Amino acid sequence: MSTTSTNIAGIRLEKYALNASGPDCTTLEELEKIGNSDCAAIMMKSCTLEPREGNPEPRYQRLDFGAIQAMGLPNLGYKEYIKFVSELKKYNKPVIASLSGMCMADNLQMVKEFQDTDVDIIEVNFSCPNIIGKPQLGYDFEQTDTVLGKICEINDKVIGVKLPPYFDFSHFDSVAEIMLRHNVQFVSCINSLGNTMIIDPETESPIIKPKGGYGGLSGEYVKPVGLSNVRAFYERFEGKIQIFGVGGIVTGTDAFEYLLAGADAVQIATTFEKEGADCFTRIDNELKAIMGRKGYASIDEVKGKLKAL
Ligand code: RRO
Repeated sequence: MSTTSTNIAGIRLEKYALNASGPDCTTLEELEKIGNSDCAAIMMKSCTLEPREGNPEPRYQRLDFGAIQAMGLPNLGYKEYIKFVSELKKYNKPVIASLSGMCMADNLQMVKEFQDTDVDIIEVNFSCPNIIGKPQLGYDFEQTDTVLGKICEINDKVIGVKLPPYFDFSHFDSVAEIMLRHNVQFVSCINSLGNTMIIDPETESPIIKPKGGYGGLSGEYVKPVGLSNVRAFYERFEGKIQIFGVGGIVTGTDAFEYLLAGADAVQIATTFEKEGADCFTRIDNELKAIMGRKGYASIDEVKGKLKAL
């Protein structure tokens, strides 16, 4: 029988797939559902210093092959997520905080305050595409370098960065160099493809309201981008930084493809929103079946082993 257990910076994950910071991980009730499922860890919604309502509705629309949204970082404020950590530890799986400060000082304050909690992993979100008037930090390499330098100075936890999708080898090179220089322990790639648009020809309008219809695209549409980003960073990190693959994982086969590309674990948002927490059981069973059929007993036997054509 194949095992899908894995680890991120020595933090053990019983299974290969967990939820991504995104849908249905904002309230304690939602997070407890994740705790009660086969999800490998409990990832909390990206948080800010103050609570946020987020953008006006409609702001999330399912699509045949994914979803588009401009949620605008609705969350309860980081103090609530600090309180949730101790509640969530009883599920005996890693608890992950996702921090998405509106400026460097906010990020520093949140990183500092999470140090005194039992949170296992901190993911700093450098890639929210939906804040009106704010660029994605991960597309500004100078700022990424500066902010990461300050964060890493004050952090003792396992820490990593949620990255936006990149499309040019020079960008993979630059970002990899920054991540390696600051010794981050992992990256999560990719966040949604920012500022896309779906238009309904009947209503002659975009299908989401915020930002004039621009929103982050996710799901099956973006899997090829997620796979290339994981592969590109895997090739550059040479085993020094671990990788969460994110983007368009619907089946165990999708998870297996991310594993071949080099992902240490995968995060799931759009499928979790559509199917609920049972998706983690299904995807894990499907992944185990593929590994078993191919004679692979463990994640390490496959990780990064994409074959050249
Ligand atoms: O809440 C959001 O609008 C959001 C966030 Br924080 C993010 O990181 N990625 C995304 O697609 N939406």
